[in-house]
Amino acid sequence: ANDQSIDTNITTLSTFILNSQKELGTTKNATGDLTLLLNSLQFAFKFISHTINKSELINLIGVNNTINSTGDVQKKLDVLGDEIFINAMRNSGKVKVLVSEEQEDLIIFDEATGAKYCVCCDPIDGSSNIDAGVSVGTIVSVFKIRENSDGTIHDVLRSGDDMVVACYAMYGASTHLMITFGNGLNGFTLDTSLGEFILTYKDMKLPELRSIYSINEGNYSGWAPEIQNFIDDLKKTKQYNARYIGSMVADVHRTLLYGGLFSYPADGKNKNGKLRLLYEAFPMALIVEQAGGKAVNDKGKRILDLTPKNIHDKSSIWLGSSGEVDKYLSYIKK
Ligand code: AHM
Ligand code: MG
Repeated sequence: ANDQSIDTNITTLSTFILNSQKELGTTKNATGDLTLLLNSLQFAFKFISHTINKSELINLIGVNNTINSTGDVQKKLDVLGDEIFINAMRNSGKVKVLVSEEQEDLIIFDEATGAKYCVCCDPIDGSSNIDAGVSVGTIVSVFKIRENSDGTIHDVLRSGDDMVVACYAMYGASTHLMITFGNGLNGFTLDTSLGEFILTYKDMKLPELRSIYSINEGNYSGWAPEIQNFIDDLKKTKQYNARYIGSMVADVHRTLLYGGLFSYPADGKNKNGKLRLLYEAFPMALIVEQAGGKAVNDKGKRILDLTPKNIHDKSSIWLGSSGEVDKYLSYIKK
């Protein structure tokens, strides 16, 4: 090796997916459907990542106003992200049911005959932050449709434990993709010159303890007294640092890397908090559990044991290092 040593033996997401499908034994009756679906997911992440990078500059220099003479107003990024995502899932031919934060109703792809998967997504989470250059992301959960189902709402209104894949992409200084098939968590970083996601975090585990809490304290007055007391006491120990980005992917990503506690509890205005079960709480809970952490709601119930009644149902959430979540649980005596 020379001093500019280049590792030529890298693992791309595509090879990783093929190998882990073999390991999981899903290739026994293999149709390769999940692999194809994951390929389309990868494409959507790359496309959205590219679009976000471009659009910041376009907004700043106003290219759209000067070049586009047709009078089209530039599409908002959340709308674009949603379109990119829906089209990628439709074109995969492997998705029967799709839930998007941006769509009030679920989408059934009638043309996808024999498709076996349901995908739920928040195409651009944290979009209110985007003009300030703060990281946003795409959060995704995947379910397999129930046996003998042709694809209905009941294929997604089910326990979090039924998820077969959870992942998120974070569009920051680099684009990261964290993914689990239920056998550990692995992370990839997009190499833009190769156009490939490269394995950079192998079998990731988050620290068991870390004195960081991440919560929107602006909502303090609306919290239940026991939550107010818990946060008050964390402050009194003096060792805790407060970190809150206000973009779930970025706050969870930091929690995975450094450890700590992230929460969006219920408050006076939102009796189930703000985050949605199917495409925010569920996938992040599985990701955190697969890295050795925990995820519960305000009452201390495991997030993945919950079942939504409606596709956009919300849940309060506490997730992160197991020891830090345990502190919360002991506080509410669970
Ligand atoms: P969004 O899906 O409309 O972007 O909202 C979800 C976001 C999360 O990314 C983040 O954790 C939360 O809203 C922040 O909420 P708040 O601004 O109330 O603290
Ligand atoms: Mg969101």
